[in-house]
Amino acid sequence: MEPTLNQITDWAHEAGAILRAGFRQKFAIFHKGPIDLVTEMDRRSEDLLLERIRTTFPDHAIFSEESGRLNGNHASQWFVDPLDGTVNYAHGIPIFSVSLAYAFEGELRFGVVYDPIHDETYAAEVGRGATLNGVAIHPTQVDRMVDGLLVTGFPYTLGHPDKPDNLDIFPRMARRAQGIRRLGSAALDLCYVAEGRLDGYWEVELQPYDLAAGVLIAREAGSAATRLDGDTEVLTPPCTIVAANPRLHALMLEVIQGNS
Ligand code: 2AM
Repeated sequence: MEPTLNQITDWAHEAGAILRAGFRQKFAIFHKGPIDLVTEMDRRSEDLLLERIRTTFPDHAIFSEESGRLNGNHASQWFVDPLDGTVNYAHGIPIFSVSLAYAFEGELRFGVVYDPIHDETYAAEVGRGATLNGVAIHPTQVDRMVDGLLVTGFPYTLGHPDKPDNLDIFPRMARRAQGIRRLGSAALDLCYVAEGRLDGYWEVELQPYDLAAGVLIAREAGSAATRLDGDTEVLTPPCTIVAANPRLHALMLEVIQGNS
């Protein structure tokens, strides 16, 4: 049995309601690494989502931020980020989301990213386009770097000698783009590009649950979304991502690869 987009949207809304109720309230914060946090609210949101998925689809595989990989290699695969933008949430900054995606035999089928503070629901079903609160969305047509308002992020592994840190790419982009933002939720970054609030996005060292829903939404809206080397297989960790309308995407790849 396959899920439906309505079902996934309902679950994202339920998890989002938990995050909204807890926002700026007292909650426990734990450190996963020196700068990588998890809050009690990540866990409560994840508990709800895992309970919904497992009750309805007990044998499906799940890859989830706080619980890792569950149920092995089933053809039906869920990607769960119960709170994308945890550091923002912990600081009381209202830029965060619930990100939930479903893939079958490696193909992304459904994706929902819900921003519970602004009550914005980005949703996509493969082959059927992408929407914000039910209205079709599309990326901008910007086709020059100088007109592009871009967004990026820096990984929790920053400072690790063997991991890419994005600090080499950042100045090259900054010198060419109209501007660069750093919002702190990869899922929302992708949705903002899909909808045309921002023109382009790139980031390194992400995990599939950060990207899966947003990538489907961006592609269904009409964006190109690939790894930094142009490969379309974006869900193999460690993940890298570049997303923009196809023309700007090509220009961003040239800058990233040092050819421009
Ligand atoms: P999180 O809030 O769910 O932890 C910030 O640029 C974005 O990148 C957030 O979406 C954050 O996800 C994610 N992120 C940063 N470093 C990461 C890492 N090492 N692994 C997974 N996600 C990461």
